[in-house]
Amino acid sequence: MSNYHIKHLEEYYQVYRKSIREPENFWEEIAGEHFLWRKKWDNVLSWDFKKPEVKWFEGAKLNITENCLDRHLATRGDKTAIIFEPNNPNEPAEHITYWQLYKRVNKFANVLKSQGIEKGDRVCIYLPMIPELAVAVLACARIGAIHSVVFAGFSSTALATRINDSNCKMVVTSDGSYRGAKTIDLKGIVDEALEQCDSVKTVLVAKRINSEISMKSGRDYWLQPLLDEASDEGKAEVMNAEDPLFILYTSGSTGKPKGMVHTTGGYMVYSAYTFKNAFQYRDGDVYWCTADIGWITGHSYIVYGPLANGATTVMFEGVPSYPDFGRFWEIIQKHKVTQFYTAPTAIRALAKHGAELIESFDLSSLKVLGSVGEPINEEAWHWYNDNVGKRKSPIVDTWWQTETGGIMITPIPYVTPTKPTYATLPFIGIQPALMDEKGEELKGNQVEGRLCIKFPWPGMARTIWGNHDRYRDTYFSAYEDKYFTGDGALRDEVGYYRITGRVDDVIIVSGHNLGTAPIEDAINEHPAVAESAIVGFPHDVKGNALYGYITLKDEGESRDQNNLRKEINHLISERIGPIAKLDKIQFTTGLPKTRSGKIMRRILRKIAEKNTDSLGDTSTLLNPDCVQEIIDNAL
Ligand code: 6R9
Repeated sequence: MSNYHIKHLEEYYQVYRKSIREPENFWEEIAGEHFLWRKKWDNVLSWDFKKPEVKWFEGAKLNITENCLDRHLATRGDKTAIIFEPNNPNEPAEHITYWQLYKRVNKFANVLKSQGIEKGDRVCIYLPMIPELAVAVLACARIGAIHSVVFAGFSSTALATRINDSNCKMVVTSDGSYRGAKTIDLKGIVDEALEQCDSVKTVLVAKRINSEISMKSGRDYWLQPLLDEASDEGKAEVMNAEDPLFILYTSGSTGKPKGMVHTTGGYMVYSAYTFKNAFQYRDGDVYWCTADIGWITGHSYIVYGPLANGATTVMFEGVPSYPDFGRFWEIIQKHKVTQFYTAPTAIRALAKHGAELIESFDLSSLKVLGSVGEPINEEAWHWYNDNVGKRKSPIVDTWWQTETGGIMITPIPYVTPTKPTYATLPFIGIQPALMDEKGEELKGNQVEGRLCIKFPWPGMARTIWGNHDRYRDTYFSAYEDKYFTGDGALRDEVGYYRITGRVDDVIIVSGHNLGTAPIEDAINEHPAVAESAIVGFPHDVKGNALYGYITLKDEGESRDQNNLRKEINHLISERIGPIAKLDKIQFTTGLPKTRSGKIMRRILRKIAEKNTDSLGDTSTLLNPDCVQEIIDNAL
């Protein structure tokens, strides 16, 4: 019998040791005993971090939706799979059973097929958090099409870049979306994006806000009439374990977004096994992750992980602040949520509006609290623990990435003693390493360095879509035979890990990864801008906010600065999305540069943090004089 469900600390250590000593035996047992395969593997694992190439369960055949849907029908067909909680609290929640979800997925899958989508085709899904989003994802998986979900807060340019990068044949969207008191014209954004995308032949449009939109004949189709006509039965495509399941874009420190490719078998096993343990999910629990399915957290821990375990998962369309900051607590009370998984940025925003709002709600159903997306600061950790968990629900601070597919370092609730701001111990099967500046692994405890992973795990991304060299260069070239995460971390005296943050030019704003380069590219498009540099600075709600240093061309000097600021932020919104807007914009006559011409962001970061005492030696710069000017005019 495998250890699918870890129940106490001794068991964790024992299973962890087994997973490290005999990884293949370990994962073979987990995969063999808890999942449905059409054919089992010929080989559990083959890997080479130099190429890099990783294959799990090679030769196996399966369909992930048979694991998420079909196999539950006999035992829990009438159990709620998804609870849909709409943006408007007065609109009734929808409870979708496993049977209903199965039928809806089959219908959608049949529509995809009738529209010419075949195994291996890419389908871009640009939808708000409505049931159609989960259904569309599963429908793609059902027929072996590769889904590429793009977060519906991205701009038309960002959407177009992602559609073109993977040559999507179809876009699934809606007439619009609700976001608190606002509506967003999603279809309009898609139309704009598609002016730049030749690969898209079909657009399926779900009706959500009943707005007037234009439909391009021969390309755009309303979804519902097609679904109404489609059969609710259908066989799942038989996939190879290493066939791509989805592409999900994540920001790099430079260049265009990286389309991380996840494959079928390993991702399924890893997302499901981590879900079960990191949240201690038990039958009857109601689990709620507040992320959007447009991010990896939503893929693994709203859709695939929960459904593969036959769980009930809540999908929330709205925002924490609408109609007021009590909304989350109201939802927890209403659906008797047992596991609640959110981000530090949301916790800080909620804390700002006071714990009093919580008092009028009954949160006694809660058993586990989760945090993900960025380091959780001590204050937020305690606020969450005291006010939401009432000091009796352990907080799982789960560290992981789009690239890792699932949770990598986390406490297991009721198993691992927690410690504020610490993600604590590696998950089963995960072998972290901390590296020093010389590229040597730091052994022992009480060390701090760059976080790498030494051995493959089933959920890891296999490549970057269309650019395997970039995959190798980004993740496998910094340290020999190791996956480099881009994060720094420390290991304390008992071996607990604390993630200290990114060590590259990725800035995490409200839990969203933003690369500095694409933002600077957007700013530099402004005709008055000569050059720009973006850094992060601490923000009490967002974690980090963006500070832009911008030098203007001569003709820009005479322009009104506040107008320029507005125009620049508008440009960023258009090119990337509102999440990338700058909180502070300082115009300067120069940016500090090294002799080789590299902008010294380290100095700019310190100035933005108002930490100018430790700037270090600036005399070796190409243009040391500009530093004082920047300090004098800092915002
Ligand atoms: C799942 C997700 C990945 C980056 C990662 C790290 C940061 C995520 C964290 C955390 C500290 C945690 N991060 N969880 N930092 N503690 N519990 O967020 O994926 O959007 O790809 O971001 O987020 O810096 O490298 P993704």
